[in-house]
Amino acid sequence: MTFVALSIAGSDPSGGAGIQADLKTFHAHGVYGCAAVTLITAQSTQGVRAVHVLPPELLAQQLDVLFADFLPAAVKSGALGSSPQVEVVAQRCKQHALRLVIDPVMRSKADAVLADDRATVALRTQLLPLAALVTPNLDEAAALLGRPVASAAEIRDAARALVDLGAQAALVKGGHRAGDPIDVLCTGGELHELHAARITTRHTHGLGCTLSAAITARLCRGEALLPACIAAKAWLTRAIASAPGLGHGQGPVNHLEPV
Ligand code: PXL
Repeated sequence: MTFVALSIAGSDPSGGAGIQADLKTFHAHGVYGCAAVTLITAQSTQGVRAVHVLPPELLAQQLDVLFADFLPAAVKSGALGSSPQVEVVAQRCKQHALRLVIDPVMRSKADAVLADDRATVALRTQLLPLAALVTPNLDEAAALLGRPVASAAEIRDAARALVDLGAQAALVKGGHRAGDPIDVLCTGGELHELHAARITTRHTHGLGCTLSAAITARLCRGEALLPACIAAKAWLTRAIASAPGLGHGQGPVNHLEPV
């Protein structure tokens, strides 16, 4: 049985984030990866030098040609650079009833803007209601909800609020807080805390992309959401520990870590 997942995301030529990270992560999980490109970055582990958002028509064409041929069992969206791009993805997800994991990427690790404010509004109003799961970090959750998301109580409230906005489930990632990274998953009306031990490292480029791709791959393979999130987080923690140590800046994790 071939499991097929699609990443709709930006290109990171250094291979740590974006479609490159997603495809490698799908592969590591035994899932055949497809990719439709939303934007092209020029970047390395040392930072983002340029971002070029592709025309929405070109994204639409990539999706329509693919979907006319075969459909993926799950889709992951990463950086969507403009509100028309968000609309294109929302329309196709609806049309084909696709299972969608949204990684609401807004900025790169080095703080380059990858999605403008209108794209964020479109994501909240048009794409979120179609999501099987949305996986924001604290800043992304705050931008989606229009309020601070920092304390443990605010993180729990944010996970519930994102579900109230229409997502079937929300995983709010607490890794940017001090201490061990605790994520909160809201699914089926319940909150679950996901724990891991913090690894002190500079190799944190593409963590969010890699985690959401691992969850998407597991959903594609038929796993239920909670065990998929738990296993993906444990795998990511091992992938950070075995990072290849590439580059002079914030390096990638080891996408080839055994699952
Ligand atoms: O990790 C966020 C992210 C997503 N997508 C692309 C990126 C980055 C961070 O650099 O470049 C294309």
